[in-house]
Amino acid sequence: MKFKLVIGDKIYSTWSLRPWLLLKYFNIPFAEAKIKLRNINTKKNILKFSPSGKIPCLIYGKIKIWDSLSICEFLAEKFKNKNLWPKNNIDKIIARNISSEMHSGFANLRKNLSMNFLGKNLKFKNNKETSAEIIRAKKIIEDCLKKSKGPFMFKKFSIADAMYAPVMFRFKIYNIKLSLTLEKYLNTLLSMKEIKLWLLEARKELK
Ligand SMILES: N[C@@H](CCC(=O)N[C@@H](CS)C(=O)NCC(=O)O)C(=O)O
Repeated sequence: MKFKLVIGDKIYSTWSLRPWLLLKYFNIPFAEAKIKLRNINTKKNILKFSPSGKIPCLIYGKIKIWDSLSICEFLAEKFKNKNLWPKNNIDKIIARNISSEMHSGFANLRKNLSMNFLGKNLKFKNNKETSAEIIRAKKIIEDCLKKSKGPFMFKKFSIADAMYAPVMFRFKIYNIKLSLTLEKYLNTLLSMKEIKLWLLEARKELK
């Protein structure tokens, strides 16, 4: 049985990038269905696949998983030998913890630094809450990288990196000042062949 991943436009959809990146990185074959966001038919088209009216949604036979973190968890269970979460138990607890924090939090950062993967030098309206969330996200990533010594948050690429890659790209397009450790991590992400492919396909959406 093959997986089908329903996603949004690659230019905008940070939630879609998470499971897409995970599937690609771990060489799990899947078919992709893309739905145009910000369109009058968007909701109707998403609802054909996803009961929540949101994407991403992973379809596997009769099973539907309509939340990015749930998709990651499902894949981690299904492919236990691939270690989608870090292998070490303590690292796994921390990785789950920070992935949940990213998933359920950072609302101001998401709202005020809206995403366009192809954006450059974008400006945002800063406020106390957004600034605190930027500091928090940076600290989480930096603490992990200092402990693991890189190149990824838990040395090897894991769900945690898939969850935090979008925020790193937000930092990039809004020119947020980064430490050397974070700069290096951003370059690691940008040099991944999967990310290069995502950006290439995002560019094609403009045509
Ligand atoms: N909790 C969800 C959030 C997904 C989400 O907000 N997706 C946005 C796209 S990036 C969406 O489907 N927007 C379309 C709409 O609301 O009409 C997840 O993690 O998958």
